Amino acid sequence: SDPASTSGGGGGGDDLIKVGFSQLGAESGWRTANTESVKASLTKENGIDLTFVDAQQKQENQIKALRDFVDQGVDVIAFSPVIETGWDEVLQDIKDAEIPVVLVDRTVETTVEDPFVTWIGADFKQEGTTAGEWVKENHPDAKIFELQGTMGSGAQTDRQEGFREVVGANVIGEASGNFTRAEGKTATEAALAAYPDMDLIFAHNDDMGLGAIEAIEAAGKKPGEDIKIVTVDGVRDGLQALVDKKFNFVVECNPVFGDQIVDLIKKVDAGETVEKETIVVDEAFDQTITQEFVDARSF
Ligand code: GYE
Repeated sequence: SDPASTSGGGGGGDDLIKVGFSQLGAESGWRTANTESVKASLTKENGIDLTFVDAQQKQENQIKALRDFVDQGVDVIAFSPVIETGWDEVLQDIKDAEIPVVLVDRTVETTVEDPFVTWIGADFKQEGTTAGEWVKENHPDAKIFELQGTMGSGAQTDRQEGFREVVGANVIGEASGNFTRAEGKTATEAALAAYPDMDLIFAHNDDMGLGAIEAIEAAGKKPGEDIKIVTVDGVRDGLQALVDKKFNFVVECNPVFGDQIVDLIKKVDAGETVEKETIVVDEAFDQTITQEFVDARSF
């Protein structure tokens, strides 16, 4: 055997693993940080020849990118599905082409058997539960408006489920803000008119919560006091709002796991067995965090 021939060594392009990565969009601070982490880790130095395509939150774009990856004959496909359903055909095509799939961040619901080799992401349901438990403990009588993420995405359905198992009876209204700041703002404007007695917003991500702050302030109310805000993600802007006492509680969802994705891709490409699931570990923060902590935040 010749050990030199199997080590990547950073030399000839032929040793690189060709990876097609379909990112769902650039809708949030979380997504931007996740994309940066992916691009910083899936590099030639790390043995990867990356083709990265942003679907701008449109499933049809994402399906097209996946088909292109099949046509290009990549070694591994990695993708973060914008919603859970609608992937049956393309996943079957990928399977027929015998290209292994590493599922990143969000989840799929499909009739295709064994549609992916491995999935890495956060426990969205637990994030919703953690948010709900904080509300139950600190504001048991809250009248809650739930600002939902992209409807039908794993992050939306599971956060809702976990949250409502704890404080579902207190939810008086809901609308989707599609995980963006702009839509979070307009959804909150409508909610302020429709539910004048709401006094707590559970936003499925920081960006929508930041949009809610703008709407609440424009209506002459104080975010964090008149209307409490609980969010998920914990990107720097979100934690800044927590230090500024405009957010009340933030459940972390850590987007920086590019290195773990590289490890999985290498093992999958080499045909090694990998865990079916890798859960990225999260924390949660309240208003006692410091400005220094926020300033040192890497995402
Ligand atoms: O929480 C949100 C992003 O799927 C975990 O997507 C991700 C979510 C994240 O738009 O900010």
